[in-house]
Amino acid sequence: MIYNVSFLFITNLLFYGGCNEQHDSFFAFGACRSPDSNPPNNPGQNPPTANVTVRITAQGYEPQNVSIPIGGTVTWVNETDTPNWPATARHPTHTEYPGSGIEKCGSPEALTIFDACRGLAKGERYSFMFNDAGEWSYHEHLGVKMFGKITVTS
Ligand SMILES: [Cu+2]
Repeated sequence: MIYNVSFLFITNLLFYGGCNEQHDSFFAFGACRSPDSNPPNNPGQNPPTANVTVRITAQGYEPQNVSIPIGGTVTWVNETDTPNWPATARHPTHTEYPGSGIEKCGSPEALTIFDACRGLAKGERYSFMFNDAGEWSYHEHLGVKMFGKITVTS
């Protein structure tokens, strides 16, 4: 236990000790880093991710246009009494988003395509992670009267 505490203390000195001194410090290795610009718990090495919820309402998809970084996930939640089947353009083949195609519904690949592959009942959710940058239009497959767009930025 004492060893662990000492180790943490020394580690903190190595990383932060020099930054609090007025002059060069024995403990300062390289440039001092501001905790705000590079917090220890968020090194900034990975691309940002975003999780966005799109409400399915009687008025349509809300919000209708969504922008997320690559790797972001969009979750649709049906708040209406009508089954709703979000799917990538174009109707009826659903092939615009890379790798997608309505013929893959019901196969093991169904989880990898931008296609709910079923009408979501009230309260049901469908999530999809976007790993391809671009502007991806989608529609409601059963009625083809609701439309939306997911913009994925690299
Ligand atoms: Cu369709």
